[in-house]
Amino acid sequence: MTELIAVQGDITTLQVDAIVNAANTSLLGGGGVDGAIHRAAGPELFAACEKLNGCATGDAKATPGFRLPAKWVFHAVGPVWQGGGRGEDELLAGCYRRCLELARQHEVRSMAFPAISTGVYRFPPDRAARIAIETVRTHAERSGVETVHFVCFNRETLDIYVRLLRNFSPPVER
Ligand code: AR6
Repeated sequence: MTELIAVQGDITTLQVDAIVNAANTSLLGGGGVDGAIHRAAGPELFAACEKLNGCATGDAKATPGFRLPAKWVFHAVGPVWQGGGRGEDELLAGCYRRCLELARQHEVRSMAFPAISTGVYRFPPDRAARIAIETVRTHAERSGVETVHFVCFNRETLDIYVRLLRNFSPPVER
């Protein structure tokens, strides 16, 4: 069974096969975790992103990690929160699902997600964490990923993930 772990910290420092970026549709960088990843990976990352022709909301595209400890970066584009009636939940779930598909394609065994859309894009953190955990629980096994880290930048987000992960009981073994 895939292990799901909540940790507090800076995603750019993680020694995993792949880290996920909370990008925008241009894939040409920005603030928040996107800015931190581009700074840590170096200018080669920007050059690689330029060749991808952007990315739709709810989708994700892969590049190498360049100077990062991680081998891959999966650039996911989360939805901007607009009150919840514009398909935001499904689009956010799409980010996690697509990243797990990329993980399978790139034979990733360990990966790390930030709390996509919960910063500048203002998605409510508790609702976003539920979607993140449910989607990863549903699709992780098939992806071949053994360990998924949910990287929380602050204590409040960590508390949400710890509480939700504790409440999700493992599936019954038959
Ligand atoms: N490591 C882990 N998590 C982080 C880090 C870090 N180094 N830095 C910030 N976070 P945001 P979004 C958390 O705003 O809401 C960018 O400009 C942060 O506390 O980075 O999806 C893009 O280019 C929050 O919980 O992403 C887009 O234009 C979470 O990461 C736009 O922001 C996501 O916050 C995307 O907005």
